[in-house]
Amino acid sequence: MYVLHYAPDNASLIVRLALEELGQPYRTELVDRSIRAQDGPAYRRLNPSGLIPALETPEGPMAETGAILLWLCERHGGLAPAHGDAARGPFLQWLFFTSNTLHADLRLHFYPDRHAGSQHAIPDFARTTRSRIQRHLMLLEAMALGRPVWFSPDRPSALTFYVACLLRWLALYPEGDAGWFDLSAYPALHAVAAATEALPAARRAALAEGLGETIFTQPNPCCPPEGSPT
Ligand SMILES: N[C@@H](CCC(=O)N[C@@H](CS)C(=O)NCC(=O)O)C(=O)O
Repeated sequence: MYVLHYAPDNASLIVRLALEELGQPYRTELVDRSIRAQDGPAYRRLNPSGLIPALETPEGPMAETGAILLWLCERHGGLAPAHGDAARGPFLQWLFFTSNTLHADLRLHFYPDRHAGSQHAIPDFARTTRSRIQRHLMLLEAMALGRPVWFSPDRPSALTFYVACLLRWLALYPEGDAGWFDLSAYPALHAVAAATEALPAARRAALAEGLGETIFTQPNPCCPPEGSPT
């Protein structure tokens, strides 16, 4: 059985959604962010970078959300175009864009104090990060308007789960500085978010992590049964 090392409303949610949709049994282990358990030696043995999530698999531990998703898709044959399918190239392109460009910029947006260089530089840093994120979202929106089979409201994929979670976090974090983000400016992404939050897999994940209703289109701060998101 898989073991998902998670914190509520963290990137582990994306992996939880994929496991739920694939129908794979797993159990969870809380990474207690309130004591920075992600920095402890036990967690660092699973993921040397100290970031959440990590997934224990029968073949050993794995980290990096995009890599875990791809590995699960290949192992269980779902949520992504298979090898040999012409759609696999564009799917991989947008999966990597989401992981190494959009998600990476979200980390700069959530933790400007770690990256701006000085307290004084934070406002400018935050402004340029926000405008880069808006440009990334416009590119995703243009892709989504074409309704490729691997990114449409009609069926879930590893990428719809990934993007839906990033949209949720843009609406919520950093606390007190999320008002600039307006999902209605991206109708095709909104449609994917609405379809995704209605899935039974998403309802189960929302219950497990205390995410409430409309978790992607109109999210509320989580109220988890254990742990904390930050
Ligand atoms: N590149 C990583 C990013 C994961 C990530 O940003 N995790 C956040 C939680 S959503 C985290 O561990 N934050 C704790 C920290 O930065 O100290 C991935 O794709 O898994």
